[in-house]
Amino acid sequence: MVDAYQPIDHEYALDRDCTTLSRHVLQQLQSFGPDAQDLSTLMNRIALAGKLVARRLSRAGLMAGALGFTGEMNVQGESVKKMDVYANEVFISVFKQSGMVCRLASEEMDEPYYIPENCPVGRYTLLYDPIDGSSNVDININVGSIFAIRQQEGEDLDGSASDLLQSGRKQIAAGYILYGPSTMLVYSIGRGVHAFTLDPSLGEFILSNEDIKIPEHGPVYSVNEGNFWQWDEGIRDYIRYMHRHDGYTARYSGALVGDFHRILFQGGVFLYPGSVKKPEGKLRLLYESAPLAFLAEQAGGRASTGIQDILDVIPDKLHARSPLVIGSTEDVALVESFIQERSRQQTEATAVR
Ligand code: AHM
Ligand code: MG
Repeated sequence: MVDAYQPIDHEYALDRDCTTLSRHVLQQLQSFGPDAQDLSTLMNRIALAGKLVARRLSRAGLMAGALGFTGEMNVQGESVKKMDVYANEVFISVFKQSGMVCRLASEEMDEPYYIPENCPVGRYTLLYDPIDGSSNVDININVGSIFAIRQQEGEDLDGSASDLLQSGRKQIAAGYILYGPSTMLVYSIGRGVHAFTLDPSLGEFILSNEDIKIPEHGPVYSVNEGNFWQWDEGIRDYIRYMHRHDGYTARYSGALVGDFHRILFQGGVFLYPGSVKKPEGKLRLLYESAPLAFLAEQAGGRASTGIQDILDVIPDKLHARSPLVIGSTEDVALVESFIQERSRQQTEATAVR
């Protein structure tokens, strides 16, 4: 009798190399049912978008018309870069004829983009920031794409997409793609946070870090201190505390995805508070803060406006902004404590007057 074949040396490496994103989603859900297949396909499409953007970024300096500004302004009043437009269109193209996504809403589009041919069956909406940290693009420093998937509620017959104006707890999946020294895709479908690294030789995202947990505390605080004099006193108190205590270090890349990625793995806190010029801060709730808040909570960390959990905030419009404090539980709580203390002092002072 011939013995059954026993793989020995390569079993672990091959098993890891075969853990692609779509397989991982199915494993997580322990199902081959329609919902699991949908999510697996959606993640596969997002991965394709990530590969297309990564390919263009990797050669942008050699291509005519890939870098620089378009001369247009987006709905946020910010100058649009050619790479913003390209990446925005990549996501639209990828989901055309997917049969799954009826609406896409992004930082670069005033109104949601409808794919009518998908709408009879497409129950999902993709919210995304195609290029996060676009100021980094022209100088070849890390940028990212952020995404969230929500289930469409109702028919949206008037095209107002008002069902999107609900809390981040309605997200069924969220994540980002980091275009760094290697391209990584980090995602959650509500069962932990997992990272995949693009293996260029295979053209596939392969599982590299499973069930990532943010340390409860970390040394990094990540904030644009150029805005110091525009912040409320509570945030300034926190920064002064950082300056005066050992064990803290500042890191700020100008791309939220990169800064958050560091904190996800090493702990610490990222802040984009409200300021005199921007009372709600800069970051948009639906496709920047809420997706990363979903990941932070799934990784055992926290995300807050400073006074409320980000995932509980209900946006009043598609492009609503909100202050963001995100990262390790202890570090987010420390920022909140300075905000609360100042607010308590102000309440007391008002009562005395
Ligand atoms: P963008 O999506 O238009 O690039 O804007 C978001 C970016 C974040 O990635 C980053 O954290 C922040 O803006 C940086 O802003 P600032 O230059 O004000 O510090
Ligand atoms: Mg952004």
